[in-house]
Amino acid sequence: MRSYKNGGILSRRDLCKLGIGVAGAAAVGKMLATRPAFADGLPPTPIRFTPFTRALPMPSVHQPVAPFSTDCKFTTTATPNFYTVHMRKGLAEIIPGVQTGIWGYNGQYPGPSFSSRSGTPDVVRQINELDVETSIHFHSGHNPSASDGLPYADLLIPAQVPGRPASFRDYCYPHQSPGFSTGEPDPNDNETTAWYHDHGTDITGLNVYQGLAGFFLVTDDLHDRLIASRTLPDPAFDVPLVLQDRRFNADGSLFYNPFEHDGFLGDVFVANGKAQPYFRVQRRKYRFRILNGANARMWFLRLSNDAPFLRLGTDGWLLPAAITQNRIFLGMAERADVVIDFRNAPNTVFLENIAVQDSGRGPAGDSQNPDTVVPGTPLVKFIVEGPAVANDATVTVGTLLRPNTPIEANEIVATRQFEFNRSEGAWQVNGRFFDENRVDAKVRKGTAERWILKNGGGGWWHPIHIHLEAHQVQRFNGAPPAPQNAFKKDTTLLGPGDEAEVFMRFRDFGDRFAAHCHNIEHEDMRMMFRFDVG
Ligand SMILES: [Cu+2]
Repeated sequence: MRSYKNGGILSRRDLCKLGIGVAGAAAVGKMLATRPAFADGLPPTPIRFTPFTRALPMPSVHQPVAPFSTDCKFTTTATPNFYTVHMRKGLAEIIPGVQTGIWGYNGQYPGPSFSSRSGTPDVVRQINELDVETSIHFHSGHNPSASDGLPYADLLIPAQVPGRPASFRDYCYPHQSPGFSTGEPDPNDNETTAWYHDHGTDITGLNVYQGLAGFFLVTDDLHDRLIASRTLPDPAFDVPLVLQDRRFNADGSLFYNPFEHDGFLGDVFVANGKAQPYFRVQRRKYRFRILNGANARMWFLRLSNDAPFLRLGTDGWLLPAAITQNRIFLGMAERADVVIDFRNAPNTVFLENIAVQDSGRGPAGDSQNPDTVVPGTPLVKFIVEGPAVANDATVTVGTLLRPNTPIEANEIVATRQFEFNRSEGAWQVNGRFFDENRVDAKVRKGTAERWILKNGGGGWWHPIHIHLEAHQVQRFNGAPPAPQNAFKKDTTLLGPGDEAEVFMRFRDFGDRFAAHCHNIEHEDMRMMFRFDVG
């Protein structure tokens, strides 16, 4: 069992001993802005700021536009919604009082959220006004290869050439339940908390870091019923929350080192585009769709009052029933759909990160062990106000959410193993660097396979993301997976030496897809493989 090392940050317990306490959080934040040097030897952010002086912003919501002429074709007769998105440069106040140049969907960081509906297709015209190539991946989506947002040369949106019109690509999202093409649509596989982000070839790390990421929230009849019955909180109390880290130059611009192939870390912790914001809440249950949107940082989350999280979902999907977790570990790209109950909370509660990580290798110590005593860094300050509300949402431990249709062992037609390892300062799968023209696995459409995902070692962490469909974790290091990981995942985190056995179906769509490490610098440095469905 690995154990946490104190990374040099004072723990909440240490602060209490010093009489500062969690409420003296300005001091904590001042320390944060002068965090210990990184293992990469490059300077930390030189800007100091007082945390919890800016409110947590809500991402805006994309609004449909009038239908336009498109090559998108759908097999459903439902009328699509049309959107246009301009990828362009913008300014954001990430650190209080500091203007930072970003690249954003519609110039916004984080990008606006899509609010979509199962059964209603979306046509999204992505117009690239940036001077880099882009590709927009719908993460947790079940989409045709040409609209999945893959890093293949013919699928990229070219950079804008000055004086010329910007290039665009229409992404066609059918939003049909997996299995629809064979007359067996399974609404239990409908995604709920998805996101979209850049997937440009070899440049995803920079593009996402500059701001190209946002939520894709999808509803369906079952989700509506959970809200109408007051089981889940009303949408007014449903908060998308993307956690990221960024590093800054003295002039407020983002600092990124493209030669950092181990995984680039920031020292300013950012929630919905704001460094350490506050959020005013009523004494009631709030739902948070927590997304780890960092390039290479993993978060180990707890609440400062030690209240549990009520876990509703993992990655894109609701769990069969709500469970409690005192702490939540999130690898890059993973999501936790949770309820935090503030009814009996003190007036101030912090969402804290207790992982210590100073390099792209991964967090120090045993981040999966909730009993380990570790330092805490506040990410969001909740200011809790008013009396406990009556008639709050009823969701509690064991509340039924979305039934699960398991992938059965008798569906499996093939077993493949993928080992993720380091080589020559870059990253390989099964001893090979990614080549978009090489098919590393050819699977038969309409079948299911068993994939063994194996961490090749060296102390590195790799969150493995598989496109196209959810996968079902059967065994993790030979044992049943943790309950929150036992149903549907699209990203499975492999710590040093870990091995996961997953089942996955390949339905509805043929052609090229991809699987890769979601430490984005590992991904850009070739830890990816192509699989074709035929
Ligand atoms: Cu990796």
